[in-house]
Amino acid sequence: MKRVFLLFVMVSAVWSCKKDSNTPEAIPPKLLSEVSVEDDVTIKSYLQTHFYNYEEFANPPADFDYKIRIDTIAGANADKTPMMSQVTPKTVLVSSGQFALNANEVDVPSTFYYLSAREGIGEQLTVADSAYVRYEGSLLDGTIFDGSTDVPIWFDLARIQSPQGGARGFSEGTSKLKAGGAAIVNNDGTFTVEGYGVGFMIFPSTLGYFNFSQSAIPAYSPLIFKVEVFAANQTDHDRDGIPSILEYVNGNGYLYDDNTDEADEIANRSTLYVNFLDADDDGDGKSTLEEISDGEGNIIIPYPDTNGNGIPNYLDPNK
Ligand SMILES: [Ca+2]
Ligand SMILES: [Ca+2]
Ligand SMILES: [Ca+2]
Ligand SMILES: [Ca+2]
Repeated sequence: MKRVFLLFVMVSAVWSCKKDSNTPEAIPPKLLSEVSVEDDVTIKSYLQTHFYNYEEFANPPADFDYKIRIDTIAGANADKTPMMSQVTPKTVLVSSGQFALNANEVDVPSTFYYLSAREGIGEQLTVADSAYVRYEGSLLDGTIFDGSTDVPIWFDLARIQSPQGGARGFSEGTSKLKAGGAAIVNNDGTFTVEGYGVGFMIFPSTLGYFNFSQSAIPAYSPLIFKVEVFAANQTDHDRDGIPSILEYVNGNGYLYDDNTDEADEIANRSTLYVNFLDADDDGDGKSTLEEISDGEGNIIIPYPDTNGNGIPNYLDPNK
C-alpha cells in the first residue's frame, strides 16, 4: 500500500482533465454526499450477489489455508448465502476537508461493511494501533491493485487515516478484527502465530481515495480488502504519555480532526499538529507528559484536573 499512498500524494493536487480538449479543463469533484449514497448502492448490490467460502470457515478442511475466497452467486453456487446477510455495517462521518476539497461538506455519513471470517484469539484492534497484517486490496470487479499475501507487514492504522493516507476504510475495517495469539518461535527461527484474525472490509470511496484516480484505481472506487491480523501494538506517536487512541477527544474515531490548540497554532505557528502528534496538546508551553506526571517519572491516572472543570490539565490551557 505504500506505493499507492505515494501515488496519492503526487496526484493529490491535480484534478482530472478532459483528454479531448486542447485546453485542459478542471472537472470539479463530485459531492461526498452524492458519492457516499451511490457507492453504498454499488456495495450493497455486490454484497447481495456475492458469497465467500463461509462453509470452509465453519467446517475447515484438514488442509484449509484460511484464505477468504469470494465468488458470484450463480450456477452451481446459486444457493449460497449472500455476504449481505453476514456483514456488519458501520457508519462514520466524513468531511470534505479530509480530501482537501472546497465543498464545505461536514459530517457526511459513510458506511463501510466488515466481516470477521475467523475471530482472532488475541486483542481487539483500534484505529490507532500498529498492525502486523497480510492483506490484499481489490476493486469490486476483482482487479487486485495492492497486497502482501505471503509476508505480513506493519501498518500504522492511525497515519493511514490521514488526508495523504487515503484509506481510512482500511483503518476502520481492520480495527474491527482481532489479532492472533503470542508468536511461537520455530526451530528454524521463523515465527508461527496461531489463531490469527481473518476478515474483510468493503468501503465507499469516501473512505478511500475519493476523486483521486491512480493507475489501478479509478476515481470514486469502492474498495475491498481482505486482511489477516497477526499482531497489534498500541501506539503513542508523540510520546507524550497519552496513548494515541485516547487522543481523539471528539469521539468520532478520526484522529485528524482533533486539535485542541488549533486556534493558537493558526495564530502563532506555521504548522498544525493534531493531538496525537502534539506533545503539548493545549499549547500552554508545558509538555503534556509533564502535565500528567508526578515529577518522579510516574504518570498519574486519572490525568490531573486541578481546577476540577472536567478538562484534564494537559488539554486545559487555562489551568
Ligand atoms: Ca500521545
Ligand atoms: Ca495541536
Ligand atoms: Ca498529544
Ligand atoms: Ca500543555
